[in-house]
Amino acid sequence: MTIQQQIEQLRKQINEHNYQYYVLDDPLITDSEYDRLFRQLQQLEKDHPEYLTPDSPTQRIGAAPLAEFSQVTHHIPMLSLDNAFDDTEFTAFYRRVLERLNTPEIEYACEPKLDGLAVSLHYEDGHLVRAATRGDGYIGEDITQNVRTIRAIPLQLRGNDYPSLLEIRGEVFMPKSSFNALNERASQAGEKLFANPRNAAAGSLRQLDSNITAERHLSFYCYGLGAVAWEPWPWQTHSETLAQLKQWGIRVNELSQVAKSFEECCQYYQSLMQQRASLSYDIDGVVFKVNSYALQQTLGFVSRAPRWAVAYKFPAEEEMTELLDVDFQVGRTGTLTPVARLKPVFVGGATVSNATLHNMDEIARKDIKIGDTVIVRRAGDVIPEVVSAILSRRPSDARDIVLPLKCPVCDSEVLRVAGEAAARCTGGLVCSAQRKEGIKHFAGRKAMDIEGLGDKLIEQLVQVNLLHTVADIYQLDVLKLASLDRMAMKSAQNVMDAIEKSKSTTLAKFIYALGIREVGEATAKSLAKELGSLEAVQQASEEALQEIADIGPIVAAHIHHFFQQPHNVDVVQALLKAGIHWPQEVKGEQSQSLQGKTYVLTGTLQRMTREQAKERLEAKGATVSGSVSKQTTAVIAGAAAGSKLTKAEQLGVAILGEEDLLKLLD
Ligand code: 5U1
Repeated sequence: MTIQQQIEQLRKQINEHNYQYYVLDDPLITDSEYDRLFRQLQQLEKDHPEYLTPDSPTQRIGAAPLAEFSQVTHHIPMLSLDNAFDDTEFTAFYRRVLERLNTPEIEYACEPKLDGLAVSLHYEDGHLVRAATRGDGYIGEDITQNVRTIRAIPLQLRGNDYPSLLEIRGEVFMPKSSFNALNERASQAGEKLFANPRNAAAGSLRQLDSNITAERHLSFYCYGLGAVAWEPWPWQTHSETLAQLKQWGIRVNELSQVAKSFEECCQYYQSLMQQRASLSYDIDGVVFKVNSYALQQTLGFVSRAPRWAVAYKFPAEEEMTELLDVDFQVGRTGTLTPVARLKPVFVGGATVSNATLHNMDEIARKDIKIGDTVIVRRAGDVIPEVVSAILSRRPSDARDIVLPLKCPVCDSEVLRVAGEAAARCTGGLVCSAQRKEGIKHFAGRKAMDIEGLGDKLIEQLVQVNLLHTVADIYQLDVLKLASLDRMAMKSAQNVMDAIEKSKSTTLAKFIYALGIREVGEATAKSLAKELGSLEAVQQASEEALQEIADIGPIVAAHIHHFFQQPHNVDVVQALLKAGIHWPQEVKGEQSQSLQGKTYVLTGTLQRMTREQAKERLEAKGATVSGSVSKQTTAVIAGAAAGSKLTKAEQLGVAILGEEDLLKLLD
């Protein structure tokens, strides 16, 4: 084979793998194999520059920075979309369309509404020749150099049966993982953070230096067409067009679907709202488009938006409100968390009047003061947080947020350890807040699992001095419980039964329940498995603890310190005396209970890294694979799980959450 043929073959292979990865979401090779092919091509092109072409997959970056963006006219204007903000508005849209068309039902193409930036891509004879922003819909900016760096956008179309001019329209966006990595880098460099992936995507697309855009890892989904050279266009519906564009290598959102009734549209909306938090990119609603082009034409446009489409928005996850005051909440380990007291605001589908400010470093970094107008975010099940302050609205009497010198609950000294973001109350068990939180943790589902001993009851019991330490739980009796407000004999007996039941546990759950700093469920399990007994854990030196997987010097120091404290030793003794017991752990033993099963891990797990989960599944005999197929036993999906989760749904593969994973590993 000649050098030129080798180069051409490599380009073809790389383009094919891009297609498998981005469009079909079904990579055939590992990242390292892909990189190897890529480097091979780079080397050949370096040695033989005479064969370099602008279409080569290696030629996505490297253009000289621009002085300014030039203007591009959209010959077919880039329209905007009408919004429906609630059920009533969407129903009104749906009815209007049926009435205008005088039909009982029609078909809709449904797609996620990405929170990104609309772009137009011009392909001439299959080559990407120009990319432009939407601008005002009529004139945009030429961002070709930047768009060429986006790997999800092909530089060349697949096949050869495409129109000589094909204008693709779609959304450029920043995946959540790229956004987090970008802000992590900015934070480490002491630079200003981006407020959300949309702003970050906008900032990245409008870089005059495309090398910067390339580092930002943007992505793309197509949602329609602009100008095309074929007249008439051979496909009758939007969904057929998307299927064809996919064949040409254009990335179409895998969640796109056709709905045949109002109910199906509503189901699609609800289903996407549920998946929203676990997607790997931000969406802010669903776009419904009349599927038939003929019907779209009948409906036409009103001002700059089509009558045949609507963006049915999800409840906003960010809203503005006023920061009225800041309180400090004391946690189980004494950490003082600043909590914003807000003018109540409806956000993410609920009214929010409190939101976390995380810690004093975050407050300083975000420059937030009492009296500020702030942006509050409530996304999915995540605790509402104050994202930023709107400095232009800062009142002249805005006040600094000051860390108290004394614990607001027990008046003990508050300390900030150098190098740690958190400030802590030094009161330990003297502090009723720490005691309450420690007892709540102990009784919690993942710890001793005492059903009925909930937060409110624990607060009451600490208040009336019936609980000082967790060991006191086992000194309660029905009469003491029944003496409390709103506690009937029957409920008191139920709680007593649950307390009795909790005495039979596992060593791992017991260690976790003790609430040692930085010892989560996974670490507690490793301790139990590796050391085999409570005595061994209590007596282990810091060095011995560090021998255990995932335990570093800090965690080892916390564990060692915990068991050096006489009051902790007393509590542990009292608990054992009360009759808490567990089956003997067999040190280091691992059953092969998952032999023959294949799992795929996706998204972010809270209690362990994916690597740790992989190791532990494999230790039980399971195979952990990188891609989903019909042979997959189950997909284990953490937060922000994306295409693998979707694929599992499409193939009908079982989907497990992190709780299920812990059960499998237990
Ligand atoms: N998914 C999707 N987003 N989006 C945005 N489809 C879609 N269509 C649009 C826009 C502005 O406009 C066409 C309906 C004209």
